[in-house]
Amino acid sequence: MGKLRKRKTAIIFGITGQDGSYLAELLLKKNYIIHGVKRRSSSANTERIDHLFDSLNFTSKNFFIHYGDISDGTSTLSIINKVKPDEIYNLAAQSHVRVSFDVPEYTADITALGALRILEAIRILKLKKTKYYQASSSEMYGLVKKRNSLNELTPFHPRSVYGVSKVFAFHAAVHYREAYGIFASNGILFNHESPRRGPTFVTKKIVQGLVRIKKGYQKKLTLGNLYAIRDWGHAKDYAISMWKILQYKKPDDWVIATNKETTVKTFVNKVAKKLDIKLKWTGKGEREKGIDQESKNVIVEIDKKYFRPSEVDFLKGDFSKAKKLLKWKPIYNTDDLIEDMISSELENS
Ligand code: NAP
Ligand code: F7E
Repeated sequence: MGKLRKRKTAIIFGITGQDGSYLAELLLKKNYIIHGVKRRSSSANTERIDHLFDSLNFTSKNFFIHYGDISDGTSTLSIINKVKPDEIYNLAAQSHVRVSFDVPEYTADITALGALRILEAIRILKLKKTKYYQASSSEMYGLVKKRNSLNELTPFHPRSVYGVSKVFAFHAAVHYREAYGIFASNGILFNHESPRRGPTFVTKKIVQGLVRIKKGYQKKLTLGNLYAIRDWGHAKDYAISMWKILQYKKPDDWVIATNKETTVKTFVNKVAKKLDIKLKWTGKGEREKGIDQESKNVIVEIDKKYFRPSEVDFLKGDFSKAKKLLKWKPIYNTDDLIEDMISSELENS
């Protein structure tokens, strides 16, 4: 008889978020015991994981929830000490770029120092075997010199306190790896979306807005910069990459992307087309409008409040290192992603 293998345990900070929920599903399928860390909030914040555990009684034997907050070093250390996990996924962040212009100090506290607090806990507790995953971001590239695909060697030039904070957390992971030998890896993930995406991120806002317009529940969709270019993948694919990154033989930094570029405007056009809305664009800049050719109504408008003081104009990622060494590649393309988001929205709105 072969030796019984011990079940792995993982802590997920950011369990209630888009990525936390997909990662939890994946790890449960892989027979992990999961400890999720959730913030106390006055209204429910477990909508994305309610199908995975009993959010009132917390009775599951595979999935435990701890109240905690990465702004609080004591609770962070205490949870890590209690669980002493095989793997820690730090997905917790103030993750909205536009919001980081309004709450820069808070964003730095959570998104930058939060990561440091977890790494410090691993160091202080001498958890030599615990592996750490840092949710790094393509926002770290920020202002890019050439519109080529970006890779692990491309320099960072962040354009928001969110991006600056992610650069700090990235280097903190590298530093703890080099100074203390901690298995700390960065996944530099490009934008990834899903039906579970927060409603103020542009893809979800577009899908939700156009579906509601189609159903007659909403009159207009108001957006900012239509010409930003993003590399949009599906969060389900990206959750797989996180796990693979921690299974690799050594800690390292990895770009995860689809290597395809789409403007915000093209995304709008694709969603409109799939919903059979005939959209015609007129005007320029803040006066640009999308008109429904059937009703002649203006259904897409621009409002400068959605523009950022500094924008990241172009993001496209070269994931060849992950493809070669992790055997990871995306399954969903942009059209599949849009299909998935629309069908879920049509069902639920
Ligand atoms: P998300 O949906 O905004 O989830 C963020 C998670 O962090 C939520 O569970 C949130 O809890 C939690 N959180 C926020 N502040 C916290 C605090 N002080 N203490 C503990 N938890 C806290 O983000 P996501 O899209 O899943 O992204 C996951 C991670 O990847 C984030 O770090 C994000 O910055 C990074 N990232 C995302 C993308 C992307 O395109 N999605 C790309 C690159 C990197 P509540 O539910 O209570 O708010
Ligand atoms: O914006 C433009 C906006 O907020 C995408 C986060 O997950 O990915 C995400 O950050 C683009 C930007 O995502 C609206 O100006 C136009 O150019 O959906 P977003 P993001 O800023 O790229 C990175 C990789 C992360 O790490 C972050 O955590 O769309 N845009 N009009 C708009 N954006 C929003 N939100 N709302 C608009 O109305």
